[in-house]
Amino acid sequence: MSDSPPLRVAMVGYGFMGAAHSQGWRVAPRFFGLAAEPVMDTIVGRDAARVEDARVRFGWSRAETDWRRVVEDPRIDVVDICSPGSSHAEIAIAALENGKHVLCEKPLANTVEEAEAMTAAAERAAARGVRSMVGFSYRRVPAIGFARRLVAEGRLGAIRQVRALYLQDWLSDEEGPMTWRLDKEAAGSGSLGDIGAHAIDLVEHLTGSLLSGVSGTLATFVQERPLLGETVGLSGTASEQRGRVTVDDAAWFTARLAGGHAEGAIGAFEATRYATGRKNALRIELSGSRGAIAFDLEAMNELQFYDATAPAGEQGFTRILVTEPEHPYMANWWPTGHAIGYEHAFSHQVKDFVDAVTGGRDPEPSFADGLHVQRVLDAVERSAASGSAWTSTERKEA
Ligand code: SOE
Repeated sequence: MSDSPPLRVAMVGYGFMGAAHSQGWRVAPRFFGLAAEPVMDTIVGRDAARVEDARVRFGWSRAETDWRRVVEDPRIDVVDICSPGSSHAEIAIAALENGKHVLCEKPLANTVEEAEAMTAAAERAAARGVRSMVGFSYRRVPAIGFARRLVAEGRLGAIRQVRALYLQDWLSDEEGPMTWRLDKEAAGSGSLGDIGAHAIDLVEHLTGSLLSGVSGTLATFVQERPLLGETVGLSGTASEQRGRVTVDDAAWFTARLAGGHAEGAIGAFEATRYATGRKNALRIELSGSRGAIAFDLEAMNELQFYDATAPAGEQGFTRILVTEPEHPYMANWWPTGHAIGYEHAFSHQVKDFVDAVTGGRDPEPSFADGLHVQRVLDAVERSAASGSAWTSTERKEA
């Protein structure tokens, strides 16, 4: 057992993200020296039998069906929100008002208004030393951290073009079942918010620039899908055979960037769950005056780097295996060349969150960062609704 003081965590939600976050809470303190020991205290979900099953599988001490009791529980220090987007604002604001540090899954909320209210609550709480962070976990992939370092060191020079694609194909079977991720009320948007949000956040994180305007197109290819008995949180009733898809299946947009290392750059973004054969391909390419980087999450231990200042005859993309101790986070894992995977980013996320809480600092990405991503999502939707008109990410001017 560690000598560090306990940090008691309550996690709301127990689906895909609940499993990934549980892994992070359990593993991070074993590999990283943390100044507080996360205690997996309470897991929360509406269905008593399912949440009890998740408690046992993921290793939490207690199960609870009412998040309100948890955010008011004086024993709890941290509330980790892994439930669908429709629940984020209410839980996060109540937790922050009760003095709990909050880690909230992305996208921050389902609407700009909710994200604004959450950011205001986070700022009030920060004045009292209460911390908040959005779970853009891919910021914690070592190759992304390394790429950010190269950009910050000026190795790419002025970035002029950005390509950011997030390609999955799990919806390409049109008989695949409805899930809450296809329901606007629960999820806010479809591919755009679920995976496009990661592409937006990573580009802003890597470049230090913000997307200032967009022109977007959204498409929904399959309008209805079979309802399963277990489908939860849908607007249709359980007796219907098929549920209506109320979100985008694919999102395309171009953008302009402002500030940072990509001032004046243009970007092309795509988010889809219909890219047949692409399973989880989050691809980022940044082209600058002195060099370029290319990253693909399907080969997440690698970064491609092109140094345009090298002698002409030696130029070419170099594949860097990002598993050296000098690469972000890697010194705490395995010997050189021993690759890590998807779940490690969640351990890194816990490490960074706990370091900020114990170090008295505000962690990143902040709720304000999450709010900006939300504004971009909203601008893409408004642009698509107006026939792809150029749309500012600032709400007021259309
Ligand atoms: C979580 O960070 C997440 O965005 C999921 O919500 C997506 O469905 C997944 O494919 C990528 O990660």
